[in-house]
Amino acid sequence: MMFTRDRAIALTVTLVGLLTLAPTTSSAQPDQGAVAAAPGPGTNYATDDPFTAERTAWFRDNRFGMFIHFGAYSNLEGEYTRPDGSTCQYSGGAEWLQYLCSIPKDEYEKQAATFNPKEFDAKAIVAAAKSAGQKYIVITTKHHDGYAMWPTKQNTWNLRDHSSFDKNRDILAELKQAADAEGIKLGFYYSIWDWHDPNFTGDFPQYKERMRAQLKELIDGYDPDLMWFDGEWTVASDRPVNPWSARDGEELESYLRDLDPSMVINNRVGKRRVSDGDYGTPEQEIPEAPVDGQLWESCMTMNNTWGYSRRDNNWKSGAELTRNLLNTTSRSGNYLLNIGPDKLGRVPAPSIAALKEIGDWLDRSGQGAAIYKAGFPGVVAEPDWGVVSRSGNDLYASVYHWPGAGKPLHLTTTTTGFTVGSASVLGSGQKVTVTKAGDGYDIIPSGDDTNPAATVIKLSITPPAPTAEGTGTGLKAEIFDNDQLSGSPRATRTDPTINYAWRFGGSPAESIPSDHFGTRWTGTIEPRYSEKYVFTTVSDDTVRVWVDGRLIIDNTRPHAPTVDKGAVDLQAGKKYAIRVEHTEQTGEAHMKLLWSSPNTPQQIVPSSQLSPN
Ligand code: H79
Repeated sequence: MMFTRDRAIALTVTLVGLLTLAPTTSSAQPDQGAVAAAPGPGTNYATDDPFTAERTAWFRDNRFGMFIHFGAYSNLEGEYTRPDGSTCQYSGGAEWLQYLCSIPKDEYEKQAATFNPKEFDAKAIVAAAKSAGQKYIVITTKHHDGYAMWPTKQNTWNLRDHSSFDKNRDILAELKQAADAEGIKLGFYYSIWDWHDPNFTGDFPQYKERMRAQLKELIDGYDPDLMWFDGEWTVASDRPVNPWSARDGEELESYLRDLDPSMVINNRVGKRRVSDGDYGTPEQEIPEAPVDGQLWESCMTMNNTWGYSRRDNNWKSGAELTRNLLNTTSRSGNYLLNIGPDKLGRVPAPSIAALKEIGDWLDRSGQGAAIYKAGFPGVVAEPDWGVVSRSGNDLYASVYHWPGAGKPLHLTTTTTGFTVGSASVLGSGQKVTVTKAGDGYDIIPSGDDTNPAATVIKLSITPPAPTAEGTGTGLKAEIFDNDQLSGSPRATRTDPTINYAWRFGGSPAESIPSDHFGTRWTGTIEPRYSEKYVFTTVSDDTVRVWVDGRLIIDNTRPHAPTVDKGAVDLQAGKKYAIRVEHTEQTGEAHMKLLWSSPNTPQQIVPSSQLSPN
């Protein structure tokens, strides 16, 4: 058992934490974060499938969140005046100003002492998020400068003890209360890289202990729905160099899930790999296609900076931001869009205006249906005139480049197994003609576009009926205590799914040491649609997959966590032989098996469709 804490107890602690509205400063003893018991052989760190778990449903469905970068750097607003009167300015990366301007520690501390964000208005920020249609908020609780935005008991480098701010206020408690009141989820950004804590370069184990203690304060005190780590990288030229390791990530993720199994956690909790945390974190970019093996969320700024900069006026238009949201959704990703309040805590007016513009678009004519609970369409390829998202049996074609009168919008299909029924333009009564053409369909609207950001054409489709859900129980697993799958298996059992993260310390069974093991899974797999299935593995160290006797994934060169894919055409309701082989030599071990098809969103292959024979 990985999760020892009873959920009921966790909830009680949370309620008590809320009633007292955050930790007080009077406590004499620092709250030492206990180190979770080291998991050993038999431990599987993967406890659910984030693609389908109830735990992550809000994150997958909501699609759109607000990032808030707010910290001691906000007080500088992108401009540092040195003691000699000279200045150092940045319009991008204002939250990095201490680093970029080489501000001495005592100077940075001195400026932070004047930080007084008295205009910070949690209700107004939540209202701004709401006006944008954002369903969750992630706020920096500690950025790379190490400054805590809540009254941590672990040091005095925080907004209560080192500022000119009202000692009775706690902006995280205020935000939590305001978010709860509006049904908005709240997540916390926390930087592992720390420019301030002397133990970061001194006694790293001691630093990690303080970090755990701070995270425990955050979780017990504010019950966050999500943890957004950052600063996990190791770059030789960084000052200071970050020693954070994959092992540290394993320990931290385990510690957090033990404290609160319901939290969604990003992949920078580890080393930003497909095997770390619940989801991937492209930054300032949007992937061109759905991401394999992990949920994902693109975080982006509205101008060039995360933390407020007085001189950054390079604002993206509301239309561009709306299209970014459509682009991420159509590839089954989330969009986390940043605001950076100024030194007083006020949100820049251009940010408020842009948020409202996106929200107005989402509100208009039901266009929000193209985003919420929507994702990659599967059955059609992404066109060059816009993007297409899918929600159930509705496709939403968001058109960026409206065709000339009578000209078609072509959609290429990736499967023949569906038909298009009704078609309409949201917010317009115009007739839309859909005809079979070439490798798909031509959509011909008869009127004008409805707005400059994206005009949405809704297409109701009839996908093929899937065969009934299978009655499978999983695959036969033969587990070997060597990495050659030789001799007779040490253990044989039925595994419901192949969803394993044994990492460094775990293994497939208590009798199997954490290095030099292997597993062969065999049985049958039963697809529910007749179409091309793509199998995806996340593996470390080696993997091979056969379906219907064909070797479709073959990566036997020992590797760090890696994604491999193989495709095969399958017929609904038929049972095909499947064989999966994994071996682990030393270090980390992972083995996941996912599938997707035009009508099956990416997911761990469910046990219902697997049989041990
Ligand atoms: O918190 C935000 C960034 O501060 C942080 N991650 C997001 C969410 C981040 N850390 N590293 N990076 C982003 C990439 C490094 C960018 C750099 Fe720069 C280019 C560092 C120095 C030059 C960006 C531009 C930051 C400062 C100037």
